[in-house]
Amino acid sequence: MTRFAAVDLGASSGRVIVSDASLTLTEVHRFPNGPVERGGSLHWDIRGLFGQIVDGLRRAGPVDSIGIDSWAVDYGLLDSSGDLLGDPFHYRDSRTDGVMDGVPRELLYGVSGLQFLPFNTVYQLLADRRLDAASVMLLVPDLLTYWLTGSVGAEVTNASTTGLLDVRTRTWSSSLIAELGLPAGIFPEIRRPGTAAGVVRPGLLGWSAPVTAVASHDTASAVAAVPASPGSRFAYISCGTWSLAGVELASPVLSPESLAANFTNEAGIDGTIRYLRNVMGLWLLQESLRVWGLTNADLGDLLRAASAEPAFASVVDPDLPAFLPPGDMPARIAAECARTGQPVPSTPAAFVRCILESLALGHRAAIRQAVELSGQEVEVVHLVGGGSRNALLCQLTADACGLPVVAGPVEATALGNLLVQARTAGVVGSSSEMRALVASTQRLERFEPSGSDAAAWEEAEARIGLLCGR
Ligand code: ADP
Ligand code: LRH
Repeated sequence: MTRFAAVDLGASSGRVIVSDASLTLTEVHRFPNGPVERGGSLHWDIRGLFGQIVDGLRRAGPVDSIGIDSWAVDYGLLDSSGDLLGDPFHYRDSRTDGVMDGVPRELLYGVSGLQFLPFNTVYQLLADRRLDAASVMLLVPDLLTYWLTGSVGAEVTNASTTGLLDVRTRTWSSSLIAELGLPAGIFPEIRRPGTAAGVVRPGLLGWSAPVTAVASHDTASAVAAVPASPGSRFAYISCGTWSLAGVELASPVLSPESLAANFTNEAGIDGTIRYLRNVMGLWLLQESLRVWGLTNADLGDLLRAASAEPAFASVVDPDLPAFLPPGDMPARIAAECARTGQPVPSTPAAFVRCILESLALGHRAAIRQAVELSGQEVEVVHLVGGGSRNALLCQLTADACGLPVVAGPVEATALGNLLVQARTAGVVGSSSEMRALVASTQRLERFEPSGSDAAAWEEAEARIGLLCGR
């Protein structure tokens, strides 16, 4: 029987998941992930992560193909001997503070169509002091592929998050790279999902297998596995550490209005465009749990308590730059509530209610603006990823958007990764067959808008100025 392995690294955890062609998933390994502080900067423990991947693949045993995806934008630099020049920086590191303001937005947006986030690869490279010694820049999944196989390339969906890819041609923009004074020679050849990315080095696992280029940007894989029915007019929210909320398009929207609303045009599989905006996501909850000494295992009780809290006591703009770095999240939320003259939450349950209502408002604003700017109507929202386990967030999102929310699958990213491998092997057909297979095999839950007070959502939105403040 054909078996595939997905290596899926999220910002909060990594996993190795094995599947057969019928999408029966077996999670063979899961391990925690997060920022590590080294020498006063935030990094990823990339060697530790690679060790976990090797461990997971050994547990998986021989498979017919392996695919790797991870969070976007971060990279390692190789020197001329192929050695890594220091651990990759974490995108929440402060070294890029202010860099974004030094580059005219119109120059970038007209080429890449990428939203403006302070940690986009382009800004990280402009702040990087190691470029003189660098021969190759590899985004995280490409670096791990290199370590597994010895083969070098730049997978296109993730390359589209650098800010240096031409969104129309899906090739590196040599004019932008030259204009910004970046070394053109460090950008490897582009790889497309569904092409070969090398073969596992002999001796590493005790067996070998081809590595297939999948949609190596985790969000691209997640959207490929959204269980939308053919022809349905859907929005998606890939909801984990971040909420990535928007629509799928056939071509980019590069209008001045789109730039002003900070919408991104990232490359999806089969030439699709992910037209979306980043919402700060469950990071707000993750960092709060950390401060309270709690874990995801405590979420059941905490979410039950949050459901019983009064609605709209306090809400914040979830995307405030102050929430981006690691640190005391409840203190920052409390300060924002105080600053805006709202009651300061006094219990974890009240903070959680505030976080989830604020996120639901962020989802509502992103989806409404995606519809308005793209002209693509939406009748259902698919919420995938770890956040789909949070029934309160799903219900609040349905209420805020005034649309049904179909929650699940939890492991959409790994599924998208596996399905591209299955399609490459010829055991699944088109991208709509991939989606139909997800819909027929995975557990999904539907949340109808409860008809809760629409005026109350409008008042809460106005309170934080989400639509006009951006
Ligand atoms: P990432 O890929 O960014 O690491 P995930 O898609 O794995 O993120 O989602 C992680 C999030 O899922 C956690 O931060 C948490 O909020 C949510 N989650 C995990 N387990 C549960 C649970 N049992 N109940 C509710 N939410 C959960
Ligand atoms: C989600 C994600 C998102 C990026 C962020 C850095 O994991 O890939 O699409 O914006 O991480």
